[in-house]
Amino acid sequence: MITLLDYGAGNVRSVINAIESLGQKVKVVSDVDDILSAERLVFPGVGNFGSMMRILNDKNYVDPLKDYLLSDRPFLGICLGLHALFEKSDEAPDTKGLGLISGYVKKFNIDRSVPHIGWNGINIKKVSRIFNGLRGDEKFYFVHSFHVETEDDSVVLTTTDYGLEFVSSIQKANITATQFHPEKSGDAGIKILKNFIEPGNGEKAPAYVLKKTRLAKRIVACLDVRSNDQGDLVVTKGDQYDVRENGDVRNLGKPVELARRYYKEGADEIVFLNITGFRNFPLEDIPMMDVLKQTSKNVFVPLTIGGGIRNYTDKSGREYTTLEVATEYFRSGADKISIGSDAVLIAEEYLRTGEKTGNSSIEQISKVYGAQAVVISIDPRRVYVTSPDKIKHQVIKTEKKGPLGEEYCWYQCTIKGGREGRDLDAITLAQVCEKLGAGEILLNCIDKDGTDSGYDIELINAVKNAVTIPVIASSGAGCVEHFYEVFTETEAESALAAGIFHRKEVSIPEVKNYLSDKVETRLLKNN
Ligand code: 1PR
Repeated sequence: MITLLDYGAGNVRSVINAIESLGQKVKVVSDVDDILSAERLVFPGVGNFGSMMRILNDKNYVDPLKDYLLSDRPFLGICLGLHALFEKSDEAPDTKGLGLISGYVKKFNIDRSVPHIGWNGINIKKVSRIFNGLRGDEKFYFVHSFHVETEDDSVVLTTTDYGLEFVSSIQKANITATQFHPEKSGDAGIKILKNFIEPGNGEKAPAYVLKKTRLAKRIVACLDVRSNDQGDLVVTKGDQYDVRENGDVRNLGKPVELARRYYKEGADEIVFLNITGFRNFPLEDIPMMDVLKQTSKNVFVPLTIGGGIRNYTDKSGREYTTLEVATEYFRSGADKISIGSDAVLIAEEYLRTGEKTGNSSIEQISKVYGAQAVVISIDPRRVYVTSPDKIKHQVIKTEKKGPLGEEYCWYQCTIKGGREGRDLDAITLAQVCEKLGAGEILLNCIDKDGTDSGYDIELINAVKNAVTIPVIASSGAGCVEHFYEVFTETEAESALAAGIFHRKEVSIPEVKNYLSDKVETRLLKNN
């Protein structure tokens, strides 16, 4: 029996699913006695250091947790569960941590996108049973803006390089804790969980000792999901956002099955977009929640879900905050949520008033779950202009001239799945959302969507150069070369595709094999 400390923030479902996939039962802590009587304790912290410690204090969990950690029973901390062990954190400077490991949690201060999101390697500094069965060159999934720092070298199990060399896991007697997420790291991560769960079997040094680790460019599979006219939830795909063919919604497969296939094939991340979510209230969309629950049972890479994330008042007048909607998605197995239409409205309001209200969906979710959990999905469309003069938007000079030979364009934001154009450009939207606490941009392009003609490199460069958070390039992938192009001609951290994967024109292994000697990716043999 594994005991899991859930203090009520973030996606503990994926940790439970990963442990259960190993044939173990999980008991979720519901009171102090559960901590004191635990035999093996996992603490998968997610979100904000300050709110985590406040909840642990409010629930009177701090002392029992310290007692447990000082006993000889095994403990595995994940992400914030690692940070909690330290004295304090830049994320909440006035809050005390558990203080069992000497040192602090620092905000990344580097010349790279922060949060550090994606698959990176580990330099193993000590032999540990936790790595049995690994080669040592596998990559693991990280998502964090803060890292731990200690002067006690004896506790450092691994380090990872990202702008600097930081401690990516520690081990001190019975205590092991990782910055990366084993439960989201495919087979390699599941092996670590297995080693933690199964006692004994000695310690073996991995074969590889890496000199420097590198963050992989991510290949993301996207599933646009909606009900077809018969009421079945299907994966569909549009051409420039038009998902109907001869009047019917295109049906490219079942969401759970497709997600599973992409996981097996080596997708680094899976995105579900509930493309009609803006019409309905997501919490009433039981089949969509079910898709997430089913998928997260055996898909151990990050899952993002978008569609309809906003404040909502139901027919009876009950108000739901965006946080409640997001929380339900996290509880169903999502690791990140993506906000489309609402982000545009929030940015417009911010630009009108110049004030952060603290109440927008971006701010609320970012505050509780951390910036890395908030992805902004942008659906822009090109608007050509003859000159940048008198245009109040951020305009770029384009190599791809307009129909009348225009040499300039701006990218108009849209809402409601491209149905409504707004008086806001995509670059400004991205900048405002970053200011409000978003952690990543999913950059679609209506002109390119479903065309197989390659990514809009100019759009991606314009947005990427305007923000410091990671960008997922999306729309237009038609062949393996397009992935190479987007990774070499832009600084985008990830490339997303939908149509070519669904129609089996190009597979994820083909993309990764093509990129293998050209661009850093997560190896297929990792999986
Ligand atoms: O506005 O918060 O309710 O979220 C709705 C979400 O649904 C948004 O993220 C929006 O992008 C998405 N969406 C709405 N309508 C459509 C549609 O297609 N009619 N899909 C839609 C957007 C775009 C991509 C697509 C890539 C790659 N899909 O995600 O997967 O363009 O496609 P390709 O590789 O085939 O070119 P809200």
